[in-house]
Amino acid sequence: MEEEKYFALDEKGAAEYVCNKGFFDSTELTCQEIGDGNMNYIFRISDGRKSVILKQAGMTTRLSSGRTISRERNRREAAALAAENEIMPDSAPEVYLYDEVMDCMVMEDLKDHTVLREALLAGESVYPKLAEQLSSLLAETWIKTSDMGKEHSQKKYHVKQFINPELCEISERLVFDEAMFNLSGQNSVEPENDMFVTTNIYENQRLHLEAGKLKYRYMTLAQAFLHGDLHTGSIFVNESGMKVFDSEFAFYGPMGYDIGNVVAHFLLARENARQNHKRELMSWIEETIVQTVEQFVLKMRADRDMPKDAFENILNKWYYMDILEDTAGYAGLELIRRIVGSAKVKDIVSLKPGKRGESERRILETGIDLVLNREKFREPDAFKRLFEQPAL
Ligand code: SR1
Ligand code: MG
Repeated sequence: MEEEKYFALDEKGAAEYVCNKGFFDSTELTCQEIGDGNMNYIFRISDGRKSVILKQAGMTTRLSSGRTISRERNRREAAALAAENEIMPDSAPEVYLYDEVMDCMVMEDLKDHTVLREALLAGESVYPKLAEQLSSLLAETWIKTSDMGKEHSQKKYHVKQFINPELCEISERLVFDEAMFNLSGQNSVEPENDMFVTTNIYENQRLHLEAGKLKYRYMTLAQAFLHGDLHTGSIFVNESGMKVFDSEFAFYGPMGYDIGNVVAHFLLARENARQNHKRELMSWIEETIVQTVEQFVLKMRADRDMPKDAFENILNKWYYMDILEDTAGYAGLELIRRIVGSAKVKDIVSLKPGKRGESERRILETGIDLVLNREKFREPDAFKRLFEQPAL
């Protein structure tokens, strides 16, 4: 019998694949590649009544650098989506099938949802429950996967299951090393910011030291189960709720890394809203950031049965302060890397040239401040400080 081998699917192949796997009775299917991410191929296949999503890991990134990346990430993502649904039911799409030869999975099509980044760019701020739900997911994650709530040896097995060397290496490189040192020479900003970036980032030894400390925590602090890439492009929303997806970067790391990513990408959306004079949206984003952080702390500190051990009095009493300090630091680094690095965001690159340069500068200044002064963000109220400068 011929051994099954991986091959890259195109639209026709993806439709045939789900048909052969029994997802549809009809062979009259439409299939569209809808992915705009940096790493995978996403197909929507429909028979006109129901639809599914097929996600396949490619051999290289879709960025111009085209680096080879392990396709093993698809298996980890399938496991991570299941883990997220266990932590909080319905918080991620359901995976129907994972295929280890084709490095692909077939999952629920959340077509009644919108990607949060796109919703914010379109000026929508009609998600009143977002802070409530995001903070619940983050707090539940902390409660159920950190040493606060999970039996300690079970937690260690979970840490082992989600060791994610290849994808963590991408973040270690892009978020910390490339952003600080432009090692590959592929970083770029608008020409008017070149000098600023050289002086304030590539030659800023104080910033390098703080980024180094945060990188060390990222690599060594297996605090809680993380999504690992929790930006507004990894969150689906609709009027009734939200779901996270694209969980291939999941691993056990510092809790503030996920919260910091959320904060950073809301700040990038706020910058886009500022340049487009959407004041109401700006205020909604500001409230959402502060409420998400505040409610996370309230929920993680709520009274509950704690393991009766030496951690009982520390993990939910004062530990949140370290998490918030990390949140500020990682938010700052994420802001910097999304401006200077190769994985840029639509919120900023879609701005007209003069405005783009202006926004790049403002985001970089905020990012540097967050990294260098992160010890000033140990209480939820401190995050209001981010919005103290004149808005427009
Ligand atoms: C090579 S991947 C570039 C970026 O895309 C993903 O969404 C992650 O954020 C990663 O850093
Ligand atoms: Mg992604």
